[in-house]
Amino acid sequence: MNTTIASTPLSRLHTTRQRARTAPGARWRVADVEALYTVPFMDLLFRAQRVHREHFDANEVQLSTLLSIKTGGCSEDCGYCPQSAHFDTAVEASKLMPLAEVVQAAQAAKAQGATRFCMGAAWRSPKDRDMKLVSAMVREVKAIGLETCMTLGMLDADQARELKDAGLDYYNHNLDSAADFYGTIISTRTYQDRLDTLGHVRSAGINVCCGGIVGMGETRAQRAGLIAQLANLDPYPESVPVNNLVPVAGTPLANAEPLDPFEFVRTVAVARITMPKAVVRLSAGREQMDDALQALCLAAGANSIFYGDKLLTTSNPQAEHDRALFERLGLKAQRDE
Ligand code: SAM
Ligand code: DTB
Ligand code: SF4
Repeated sequence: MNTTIASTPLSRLHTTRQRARTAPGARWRVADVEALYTVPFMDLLFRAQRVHREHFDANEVQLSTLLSIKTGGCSEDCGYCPQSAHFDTAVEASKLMPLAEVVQAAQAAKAQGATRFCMGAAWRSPKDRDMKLVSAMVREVKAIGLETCMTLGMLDADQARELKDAGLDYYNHNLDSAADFYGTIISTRTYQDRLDTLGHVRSAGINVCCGGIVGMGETRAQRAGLIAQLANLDPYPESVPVNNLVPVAGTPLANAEPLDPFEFVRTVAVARITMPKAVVRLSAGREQMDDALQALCLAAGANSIFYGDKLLTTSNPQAEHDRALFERLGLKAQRDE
């Protein structure tokens, strides 16, 4: 190992943590994660890159395409979300999308080069009467040759098993923030509700996609709290979306103070270091970043993006722009396994 780097606080942290993590039941303490945030930026990036390269091809990025299969009119009051019925936003509510439209969108995503198709519904939780149709969506999208992901809100154990039986590969359900900040953002479901859903998804044998949002006015300690919570899930999620708040007019967070971009990059790096084998997803907020900042996030260990012109209701960089960025950076899209 490089001796200069070895003498920095960074490597001391590395050693302490490695020791702590090999002990049975070892956990990331919030203070340790917060300490990572204070490491000099270049050292932090170096450390994140090293961890990244131990487990992945650093020039390869996974591409997922999102589709909102049921938009708006949601009963929950998540303060960041344009789809909540509690806030007056420009989003119009719609019913659950017919199967044929979903299949068509998935075919288009596959043709553009996506390997995973993520279907999102603005629900507190799916109704039992919806399960047949969403299960059919999973089956048909898989038949096209795409990995499947769904985010439908809270699930009970039976619903998770039903989705597993349909062949669902990933379920996205975010913790969104640290437990001690959560209550300032959402009142209609608890942190424990979210952990329970994650437990059902894990027990059903579906891969867990779970992350959060930064830039909602939380402190650095609370960002560290979110990462520690995710890293301490046993096992930690296979996929970790890091969303930068997209401020939407009409939501309570419309005028939130933007996060320092380097703090966002640090968050990506800290996620990479604490969850070495997870796919870290550079998620919402790319449209508001320039290419250089996105490149920095990828250099900090992010290795997946949402690909396609739209997230759920807000815009995302054009696929063509992403392809050009990949070309400029010599990045390749992950191919089917
Ligand atoms: N209704 C389901 C739920 O909440 O679990 C699924 C859809 S919900 C829109 C999925 C995730 O999108 C949220 O957990 C949140 O992390 C993210 N999200 C929503 N609005 C956002 C915004 N304005 N900026 C950044 N991320 C956002
Ligand atoms: C996630 O963590 N981010 C995606 C996906 N999971 C479902 C959603 C981002 C939504 C951004 C706001 C919108 O487009 O409505
Ligand atoms: Fe509903 Fe999900 Fe938006 Fe919360 S984040 S308001 S649950 S769609």
